[in-house]
Amino acid sequence: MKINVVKKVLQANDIVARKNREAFKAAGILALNFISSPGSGKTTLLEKTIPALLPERKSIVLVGDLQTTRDAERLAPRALQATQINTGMSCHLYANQIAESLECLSLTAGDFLFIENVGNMVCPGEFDLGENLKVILLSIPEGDDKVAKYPTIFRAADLVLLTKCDLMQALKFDVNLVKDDIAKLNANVKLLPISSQSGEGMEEWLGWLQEKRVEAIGKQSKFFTE
Ligand SMILES: Nc1nc2c(ncn2[C@@H]2O[C@H](COP(=O)(O)OP(=O)(O)O)[C@@H](O)[C@H]2O)c(=O)[nH]1
Ligand SMILES: [Mg+2]
Repeated sequence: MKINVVKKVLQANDIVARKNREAFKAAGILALNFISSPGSGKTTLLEKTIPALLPERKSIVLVGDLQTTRDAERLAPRALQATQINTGMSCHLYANQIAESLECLSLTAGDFLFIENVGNMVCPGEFDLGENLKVILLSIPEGDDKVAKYPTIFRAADLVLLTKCDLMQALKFDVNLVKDDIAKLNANVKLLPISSQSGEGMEEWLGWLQEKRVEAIGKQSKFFTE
């Protein structure tokens, strides 16, 4: 009985996620779902990424947290629009929370939709929001053993960002262990060390974003300027 209920929730979520995906496609916007532990550097990375994409590319942000509007307040000065979703007790975003937020957004005005999921290494990987791509962050201070311990999100990843890589030496982080563990779960996924503090990896990250946008939206897009 319990298993059926869980299935129904996932099925209902998938139906709304499909509608979100159609809305993103119709608006010509690339939607990315950022998933990681709390404190791994999602908001800080977006604070650096959004201005670096301007003036050609404009960003809209949806941020999920149990409480407060702190992250939306951090990102609002940089983004075209920033919406905070408070989930209360829920440890991940649902597709219907994205759908409700879209009612107040002008998607066609943006090039990228950055969805910062609730900080959690397990559940957000299970719930499709309709995004084009899942970006998983693993920060150096979390430790090099976490991929094998929390495989779900890494299996679903389109890109893994190894954040706070400025701390790699100091914390004796074994990047080869992470590479090996990821290869067992998701053979073709790209692993990119990045630091919002030192700027390492930023150019490659911005290039990846632009490339994925062209792949998904196409050069015919109304916003494509090159
Ligand atoms: N050393 C270092 N600290 C970082 C970096 N990026 C973020 N932080 C710090 O990590 C903490 C959590 O960052 P935040 O972006 O709020 O994480 P979020 O919870 O994933 O959104 C803050 O104190 C940031 O200053 C980085 O690249 N290097
Ligand atoms: Mg945050």
